[in-house]
Amino acid sequence: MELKPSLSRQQTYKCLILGDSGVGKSTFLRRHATGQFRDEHVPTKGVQVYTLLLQTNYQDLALELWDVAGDERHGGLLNGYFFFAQCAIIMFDLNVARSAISVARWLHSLEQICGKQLPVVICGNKSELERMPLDLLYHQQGNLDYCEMSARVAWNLEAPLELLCRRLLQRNDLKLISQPTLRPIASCSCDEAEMRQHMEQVRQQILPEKSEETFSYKGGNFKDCIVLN
Ligand SMILES: Nc1nc2c(ncn2[C@@H]2O[C@H](COP(=O)(O)OP(=O)(O)OP(=O)(O)O)[C@@H](O)[C@H]2O)c(=O)[nH]1
Ligand SMILES: [Mg+2]
Repeated sequence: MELKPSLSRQQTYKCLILGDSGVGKSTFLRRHATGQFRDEHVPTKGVQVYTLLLQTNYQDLALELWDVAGDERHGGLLNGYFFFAQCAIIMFDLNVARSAISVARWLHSLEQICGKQLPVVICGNKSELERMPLDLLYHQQGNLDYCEMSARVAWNLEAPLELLCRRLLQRNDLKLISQPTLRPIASCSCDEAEMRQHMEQVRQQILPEKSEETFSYKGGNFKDCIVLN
C-alpha cells in the first residue's frame, strides 16, 4: 500500500489509532508504510500522522491515521486529537491483560467527544505470542468491530483497515484490492489457522443487545476488573 495524500478531502477520513503504550500502534503503521519491523519500543511523543491510500473494490479512499501516544505523559488521551475523527482503531496487546482492560477507557473517551456512531475496530495485536487467559466480550451494536493481527509476522494486517472501510462506505462486501506485500520477519514461526480460529471465537462472543458492556475482559486475576462503558 502507498502512503500518498493524493485524494480529495471528501475521500479522506481521519482515523485515530488508540491504545496503551507498547501495544504496537506505531509498528502497525510502520509495517504498512515501509514494511519494516523494529524490535525496540520507542514511545511516540504526542501524535504522528500518516496518510494511507487504500484501493477497494468500490472506490479509492485515504485514511489519515493519527498515531496517538499511548502514554499520557507523552501526550496521549489529549482530547484535542479526537476532534473531527471519523473512525478509530483501538489496539491492545493480546498478552497484556491491562491493555485489554484499557480498551473500554479509550472507547469511553472517544465516544464522549465523537459520539457512539463512530466506526471503531478493536484490534488485538501480537497474536503470534502466547496469549493471556482470555475471555473478551464485545458488543457489536452500532459500529463496533473486532479483529486480531500480528504486526511481527505480518498476519492479518489489512483486517482493521478493511473493517473500517466497510463501515465508512457502508459496504459489507468491500474488499481491499491492494494487499500489503509484507513478509514475516525471519526466525518467526506461527500457526495461522490457530490464530484465525481464536479471533473467530472472540468475534462470536457478541454481547446481547441490551447489555451495558461495550467491551469487557474477564480472565486470570482480573475478574474484578470488568469495565463497564
Ligand atoms: N511479538 C510482537 N511484538 C510486537 C508486535 N507489534 C509490535 N511489537 C513490539 O511491541 C513494542 C511496542 O511497539 P510500538 O509500535 O512502539 O508501540 P506503541 O503502541 O506505538 O507504543 P506508544 O508509542 O508508546 O504508545 C515494540 O518492541 C515492537 O517491536 C507483534 O505483533 N508481535
Ligand atoms: Mg507509538
